[in-house]
Amino acid sequence: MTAPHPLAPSPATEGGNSYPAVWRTARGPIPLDRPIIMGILNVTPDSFSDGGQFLEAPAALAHAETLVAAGADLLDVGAESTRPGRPEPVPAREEWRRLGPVLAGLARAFPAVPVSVDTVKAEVAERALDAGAAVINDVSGLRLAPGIAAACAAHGAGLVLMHSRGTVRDMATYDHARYGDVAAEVAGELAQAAGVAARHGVPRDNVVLDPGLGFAKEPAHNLELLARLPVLAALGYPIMVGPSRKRFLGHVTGRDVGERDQASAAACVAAWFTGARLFRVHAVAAAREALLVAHAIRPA
Ligand code: HH2
Repeated sequence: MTAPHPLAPSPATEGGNSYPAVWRTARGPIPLDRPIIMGILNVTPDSFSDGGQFLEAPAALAHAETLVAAGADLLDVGAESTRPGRPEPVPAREEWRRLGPVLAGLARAFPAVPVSVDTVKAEVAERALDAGAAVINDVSGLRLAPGIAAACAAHGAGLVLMHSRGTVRDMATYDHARYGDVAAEVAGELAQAAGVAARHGVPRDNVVLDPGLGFAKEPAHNLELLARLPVLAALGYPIMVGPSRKRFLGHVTGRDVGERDQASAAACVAAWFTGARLFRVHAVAAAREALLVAHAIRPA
């Protein structure tokens, strides 16, 4: 047996947390012994950083190819924006009209790449899983449609439970960003979400938790959450973070949304050291290289 790496995290340094060695999804297990990168594919007209660029299926599939070539471990396809500008909710029919051809194209072009679908609607989750999606990424953490959990349980799908407050229209504003202890409150609300998942039959090994950077959080809340991820990791689930191109990085660096990929990679590295294992990013190549270095310094 090889000796453990001298800087490998011990339960003591990580606040006593432990999480499953693999994340179970409808397309097989994803090992968590290295950083896992989820490339963002927004098929929306209005996402905050890339809205309208990949709305049509051919453009989306070409972008998917770039993300996969850059080393994305899975792709997260979203057809409804939750951007800060109070977007109109997208009806399920329209969401599926955007998603359906892209999911079919991804299954044909990249059969080995697991696909996650970013939705808050049970009906859309169900159709996506029928079309071969591996994971549902629910930015409402089952608050808006607990039926998503039942759909995931029936398909053996992975389920990302992201923390947010409010509705699709206001969850990315500061309207609900009132906290005493932000890490403790986010952990408590995520524990409730995990309880809902368990009651609907989703196995523990299928669940990943995400603090929801930028969702009902002011810049200082996001920074504190990144520093205090062990409070969330202590719940015993793998942690995903999605800092990519978000406003709080603009606050720190003064950079506009299109110039935040270096800051995003830096935030991913910081999160690796505080316990995150999965990273949702737009610029896969930059994050991957940064995380390779982080992992070499401190293996999982
Ligand atoms: N952030 C966004 C959307 N989905 N999912 C998870 N798990 N974690 C996140 O931090 C997260 C998420 C917002 O980013 P984006 O998809 O680029 O923007 P928009 O909502 O405008 O489409």
